[in-house]
Amino acid sequence: MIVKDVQARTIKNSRREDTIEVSVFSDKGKFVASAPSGKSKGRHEARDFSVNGINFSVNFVTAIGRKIASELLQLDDFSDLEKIEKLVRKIDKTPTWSLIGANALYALEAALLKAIAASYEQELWQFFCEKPKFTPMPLGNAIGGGKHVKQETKTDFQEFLFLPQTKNFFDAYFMNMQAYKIAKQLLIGKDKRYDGNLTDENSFAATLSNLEVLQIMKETRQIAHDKFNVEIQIGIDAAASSFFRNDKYHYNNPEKKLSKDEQIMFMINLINEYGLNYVEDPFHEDDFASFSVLMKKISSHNMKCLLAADDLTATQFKRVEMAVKEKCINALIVKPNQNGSLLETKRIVDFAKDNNITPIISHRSGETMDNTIAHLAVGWQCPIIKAGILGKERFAKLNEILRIERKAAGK
Ligand code: 2PG
Ligand code: MG
Repeated sequence: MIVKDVQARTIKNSRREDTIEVSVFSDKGKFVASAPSGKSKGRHEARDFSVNGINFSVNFVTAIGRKIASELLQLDDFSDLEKIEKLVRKIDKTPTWSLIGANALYALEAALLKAIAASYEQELWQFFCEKPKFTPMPLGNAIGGGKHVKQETKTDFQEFLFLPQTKNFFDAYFMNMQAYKIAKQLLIGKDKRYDGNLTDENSFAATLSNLEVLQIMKETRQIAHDKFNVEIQIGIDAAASSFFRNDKYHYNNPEKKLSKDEQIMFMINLINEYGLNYVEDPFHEDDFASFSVLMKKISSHNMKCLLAADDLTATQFKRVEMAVKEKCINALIVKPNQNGSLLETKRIVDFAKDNNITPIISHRSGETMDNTIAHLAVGWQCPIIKAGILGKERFAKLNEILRIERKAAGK
């Protein structure tokens, strides 16, 4: 495929912050991708935009685009993204794309990949995997707090999540909606101060404590099971770095301070008491040791629980390698915009699978209408996609998987 033109511009994400949209023009048409941004950012993730600001990123992408088009660069394979990264590297010599910005590189590569796939009359997911063995299961948050909520009284954990266990995505999507509705009713009954506020990801911004919300999650699981005869797993993203300082976890609601060892015990108790099947970032983003201790406990006691790293690994290959070496995790959050390079992001997914770690492709709290992660989750055969439950930016991904599931089944 030969690129005719590349255009980059600034658009708004779901938090009304500036982000980048890239359009690639080929003889098959126009292919667009845009990048999301996080609020609870990992210290080790690549910067969204250039150290010189978003306009610099936009101009950089436009200039690279001009070069791609004028040099008639031949782009036919996934590995041809190397040609793009080499071009960028000539100017941006920083290890994590600080000059172009990870978001800018990600959006450029995603738009180019869509165009390459189209040159074979394929969609992006098909380009990677023509006959998917499965569609990913949706992991979505119904209640949230932490950095995703502005109000003062909120849960310290960032997300309370559902993960339905169904045969296909269609049923799982439906179950998450039902669970969301049940959780809402329970929340309204119990949280007398709840005023309808939603988090950045459109989950309910409860004013309750972590434990009170976990009780709601547990009850929701039971009610959904009784009504639909379907198992819905429950979990949390503690995003623990956001309340860790001076060697302690500082909880606000209710107020308490936990040492590292106490935090490990607390997590083990939560997993047991509430039957959690998913725990993300229970510890500070540099605390590989605590992750290892909890992982050991999970394995030795055969606990059916995914222990996922997000801020710990920040979609950086070297950090994922460390997590594997230290036996820290059995699941991994993969956010392509945290890295910028789709080549390295794919390498991370493959490396995770080779090491029996479940890769979970994930959205960000500040999202766009872009559906690329839905295609990557199916195409790269990731068992889980974390993309919220409600809201137009979340539907853009979830509905896309629904459509892909039907298409892959020949319907
Ligand atoms: C997370 C994400 C997405 P953010 O921590 O997992 O839910 O949040 O995009 O704010 O980093
Ligand atoms: Mg997270």
